[in-house]
Amino acid sequence: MTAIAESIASAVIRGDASATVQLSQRALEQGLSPHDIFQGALIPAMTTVGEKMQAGEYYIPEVLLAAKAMKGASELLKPLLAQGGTHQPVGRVVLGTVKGDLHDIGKNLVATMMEGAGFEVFDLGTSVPAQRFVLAAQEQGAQIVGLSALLTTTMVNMKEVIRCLDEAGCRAEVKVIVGGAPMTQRFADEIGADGYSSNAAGAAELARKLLDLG
Ligand code: B12
Repeated sequence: MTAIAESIASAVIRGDASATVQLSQRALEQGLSPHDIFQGALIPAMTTVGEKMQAGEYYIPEVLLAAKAMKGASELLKPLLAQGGTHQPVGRVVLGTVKGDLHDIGKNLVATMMEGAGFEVFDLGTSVPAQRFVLAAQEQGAQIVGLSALLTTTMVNMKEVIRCLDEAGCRAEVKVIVGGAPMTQRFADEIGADGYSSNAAGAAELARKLLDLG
């Protein structure tokens, strides 16, 4: 990690939103790309926050502060990432966190990376009922439906979305991709998803691959 990336990561970890945004701005001025800042500082910082929560060192308030810092930097970087994409969208994506699950940091990163890769993203938010995914996919003529889940108890709701797409007769028109910390390729295969990625940059690559965009 470069010195500036380390400072950004440390600002996220201590939940200092204004320092996170200021340092991200400085990193851009120093020539780092928005992608470098996400991959080299912000995402590793949130991973550390997750580890600290798991170790009982951090509780929900600390995690929320870190999430807020991450969001501040995302708002600065997102428009710049999107500029790197083409003007004509390469495809349409309906994205959301499945019912019962309120985690959205990873999902928002996936949206940002997809937009950066040239997709038009319809973000349905968190705790999205299965039918809403189906309706949105039909209304928007989406080629990709992206599902996020961070709780082991909500992973099963991904299967429900696939079932509803089937029932509505539009399963063949969309590729379903899944992700989130508890997810595995094996689980994705079991529920009949078309693809899985463990990270946001990989999600965009996967979507391009599934649509034969190279
Ligand atoms: C931040 C956080 C919160 C925040 C969420 C804030 C927000 N706006 O999202 C708050 C404090 C609100 C929260 C609440 C809860 N949380 Co919480 N939380 C976390 C934490 C620490 C980090 C998650 C995160 O943002 N990671 C950083 C992002 C960048 O990573 P990510 O989400 O995995 O996303 C990446 C990939 O997975 C992938 N990806 C994600 N989505 C998608 C989608 C697609 C299509 C693709 C291809 C890829 C992809 O790309 C992303 C970027 O690279 C995790 C710990 C962890 N290690 O995951 C616990 C964790 C997920 N939470 C947990 C729990 C238990 C809860 C609560 C039930 C706590 C409580 N008692 O109230 C509630 C649940 C509320 C609810 N109904 O959802 C548990 C889940 C345990 C389990 N086995 O299910 C974890 C694992 C912590 C733990 N070890 O106990 N949480």
